[in-house]
Amino acid sequence: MNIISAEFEISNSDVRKCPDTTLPEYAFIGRSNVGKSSLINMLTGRKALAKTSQTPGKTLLINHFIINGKWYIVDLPGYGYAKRSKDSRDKLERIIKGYVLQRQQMTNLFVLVDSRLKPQRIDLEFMQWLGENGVPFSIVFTKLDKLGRVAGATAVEAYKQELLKTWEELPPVFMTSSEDGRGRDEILNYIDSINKQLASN
Ligand SMILES: Nc1nc2c(ncn2[C@@H]2O[C@H](COP(=O)(O)OP(=O)(O)O)[C@@H](O)[C@H]2O)c(=O)[nH]1
Ligand SMILES: [Mg+2]
Repeated sequence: MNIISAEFEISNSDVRKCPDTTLPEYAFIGRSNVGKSSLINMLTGRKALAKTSQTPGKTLLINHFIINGKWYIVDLPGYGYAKRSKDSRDKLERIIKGYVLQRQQMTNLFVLVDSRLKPQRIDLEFMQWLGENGVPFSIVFTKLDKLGRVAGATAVEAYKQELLKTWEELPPVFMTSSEDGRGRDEILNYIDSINKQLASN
């Protein structure tokens, strides 16, 4: 799929104020600093569509980007930022849960995981929660350019084995780097195939 246009549409902290359309949405989530903004920029080929920042955990906003006038990329706030206050954590949880559970047109949630880290409890628990709530998701391993070929493949394999301890079946898995662009075609093709499936229904 070619990205012909990618534009920021709206930011807000309330699922009820999200765009009033039925266009399919693909949301991205993960721990602060996992590489979410970089991935969105890489996928869309726009250098600064989603702002990349060195100060993690600041935004508590749901950001909608309209792609090719036909579907949305949704940038959800990052979770797991240690320095957040209890109030701010509660607000974050309300925003994420509200969006993930209530947004009917959210077709797939991409859960980003840093390929350099051992499976993190917060990510595993979040995916468990998605499973319990029947939320369709896939896993995106980020920053694979930081690992060698073998180390990258080994890390992803180890992660899958960890998931298979509790899951019977694995969700789709993507191996990416926003530095070298790997995984871009795979993710865009995946989105395209879902869009086509929805359009033919
Ligand atoms: N080497 C490398 N660095 C990355 C990659 N993706 C993100 N980063 C870096 O990781 C940091 C956090 O990225 P950002 O996209 O802001 O993460 P976010 O907080 O999840 O939105 C930044 O310093 C990025 O330059 C990647 O694929 N490869
Ligand atoms: Mg970001």
